[in-house]
Amino acid sequence: MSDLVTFGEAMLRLSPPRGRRLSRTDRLDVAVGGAESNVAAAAAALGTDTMWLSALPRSPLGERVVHALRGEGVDPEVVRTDEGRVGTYYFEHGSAPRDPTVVYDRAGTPIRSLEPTELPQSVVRTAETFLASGITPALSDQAAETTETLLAVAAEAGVTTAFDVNYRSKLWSEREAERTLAGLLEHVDVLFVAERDGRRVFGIEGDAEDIARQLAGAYGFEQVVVTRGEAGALAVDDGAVHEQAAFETDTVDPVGSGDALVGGYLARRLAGEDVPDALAWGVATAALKRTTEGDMASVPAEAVRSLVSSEDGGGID
Ligand code: KDG
Repeated sequence: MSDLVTFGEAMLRLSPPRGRRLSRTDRLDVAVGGAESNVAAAAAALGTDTMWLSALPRSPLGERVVHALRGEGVDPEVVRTDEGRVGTYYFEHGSAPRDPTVVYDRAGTPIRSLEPTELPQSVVRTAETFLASGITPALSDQAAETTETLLAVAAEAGVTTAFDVNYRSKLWSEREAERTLAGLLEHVDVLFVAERDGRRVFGIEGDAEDIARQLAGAYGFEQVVVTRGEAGALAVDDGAVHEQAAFETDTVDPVGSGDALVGGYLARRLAGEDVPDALAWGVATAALKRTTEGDMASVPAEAVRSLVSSEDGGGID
């Protein structure tokens, strides 16, 4: 039994050295990334007992992904298939760190055809928290169905269900996302949504608090956490609003910082801390993730604690 169970696809991330274009490079560095496995890694680094559920082909590349997760302290529970391939994504650092180029090459991956009965649902039922994200249902109708079934299984068993909207415009349209997510969100207790996704996917005008309140009202979430990038994050918890300003850090690689926020937040909630504490830890974990290369945040608890308690609210000496 793991305290946190996440479900989703991880891919190999292939990137040219900094300053080189994908179209010109003769070298690619290999790393592993995937929103839900990034969340698992961030939470595991903060001491949470964490499992990642997924499907991968039985191949050396599949093993590469599994080893990466184990190395982050996550327990990978992976359905091995004879068919299909490991997804990849190509990542070119932009000239500005916030403007990277992402090229997905993830057709034919086994999670697309994975049925809920192929997964060990008992690990979902016995978790404290189960997390999925809007990337998985964007991959195929079957992946959307499996995600919804797992959320429903968790909710029926009294497990706290968490969901990160994680809209990816390269995978589906805003309208498709809104339609598909509406069914899934009925099973969700805690929602994470980027402020920009609140506007473009759910069509909500207004600020972060409006987004949180309207979504909480529409779906009955216990908490909604709206992530605001450089403006930090805001949570509405049972009607009460909590805000956390961002901690200032240098950005080396922004990919995965939203997942780090989710991992930090869930780790603290699972440790019994309140929403303002979890929000501060989530935002600080995201800030420290940005200072390191790669999608996964291996940010130790000591570093997060020290940033959260730094008097100036975040500068790193
Ligand atoms: O949030 C970061 C993820 O987007 C990245 O790790 C890759 O899972 C990924 C995706 O589908 O974009």
